[in-house]
Amino acid sequence: MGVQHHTVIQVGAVKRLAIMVTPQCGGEFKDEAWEALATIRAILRQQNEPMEVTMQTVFLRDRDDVPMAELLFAACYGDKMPLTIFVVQPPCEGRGIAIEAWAVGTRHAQVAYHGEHLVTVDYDGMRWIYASAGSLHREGRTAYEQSLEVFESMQRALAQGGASFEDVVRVWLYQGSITEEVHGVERYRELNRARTDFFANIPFDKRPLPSPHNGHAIYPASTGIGTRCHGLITACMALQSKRDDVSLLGLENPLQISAFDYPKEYSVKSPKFARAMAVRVGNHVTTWISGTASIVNAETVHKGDAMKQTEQTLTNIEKLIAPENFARHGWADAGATLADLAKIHVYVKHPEDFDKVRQVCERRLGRLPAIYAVADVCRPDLLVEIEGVAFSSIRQTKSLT
Ligand code: 3EB
Repeated sequence: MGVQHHTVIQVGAVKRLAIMVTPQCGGEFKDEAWEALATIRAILRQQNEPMEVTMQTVFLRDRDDVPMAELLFAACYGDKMPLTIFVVQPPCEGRGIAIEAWAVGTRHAQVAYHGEHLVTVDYDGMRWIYASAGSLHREGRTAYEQSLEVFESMQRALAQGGASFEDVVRVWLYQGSITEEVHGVERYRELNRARTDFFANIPFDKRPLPSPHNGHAIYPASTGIGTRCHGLITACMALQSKRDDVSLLGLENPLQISAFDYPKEYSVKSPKFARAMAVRVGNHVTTWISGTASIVNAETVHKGDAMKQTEQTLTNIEKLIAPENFARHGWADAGATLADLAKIHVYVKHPEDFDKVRQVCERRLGRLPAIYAVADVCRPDLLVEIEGVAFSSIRQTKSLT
């Protein structure tokens, strides 16, 4: 079996799994990939109920392995192919592949596979919509045009699933040559300009799910990071529900200026995302934490020191999900700690920093499902970026009567 870690999240009747897998045996890519896929199957079969994978992110060392990976995954999953994105970011452990997957128990949940770019999951009066889009570089097309096109294709996929962008909770953006300048403008800045223009037409200030907002639109939580492939690979997750105990909360970080308020020196049009998005279902809160880095206010801190950047990043996450921050945003009975993280994803800029970064993460977080991969973070001085998901419960106020 490959090296695997998974977290079981049981809320009500529906069981969910967060799975991280790295093959144990090195070798040819094909063998590593089969081992990783077989490990996921084994984990699913060990649960004492039928489970299916709904969404997965596949991290690959080599761009040339993408076509083979697509074939193997299609053969493995058949007509139950999860929403899958292939991201060229070398796994830090040195293997050719690592997989992050979400699975759900199908006794009480209905999973529908609508083709390559759309999967929907229905249970307990909730509908989760996973959509993706990708676009390779084309001669003569700008990063702005490419980014706009990708947001528009995600929108079409969502529409096919009966959803729209104002239902979106979480977005992932993997951009090739993210820090490259074309005609004097960085590609990531052009992505930000396109996202701003595209989001201007989405009523995020009137989200269908109830959400306290403090005078600003609640953008989805997000990750915006590099990939070593020529293109822009994206995925998003939306939620719809008519239940009156389901609501949303966009969180900003008390230690940071909101990304959408970053000064112009970082991007003419600021990055439109929330630092985290919390979804409350009854007494349970799931918090999707955006890619978080060693930024205080709007500035990078601990330049050149990967260890200190990791410490700062974890402190930023700690403060973001703390009860005080939830209270400040309007949910006085919610909040989480680093111990509530169900999984993390760590992006390391330089492979030689991996051991240092992992040491800090393991000391502060203990053992949890984690994937470390090499990626370009969008600012030259940022050495690490971490995203994750936290599960916590509402504090019950004891009645003394
Ligand atoms: C930062 O805090 C680091 O452009 O969607 C983190 C998460 C970052 C998401 C995005 C960028 C994005 O600004 C970079």
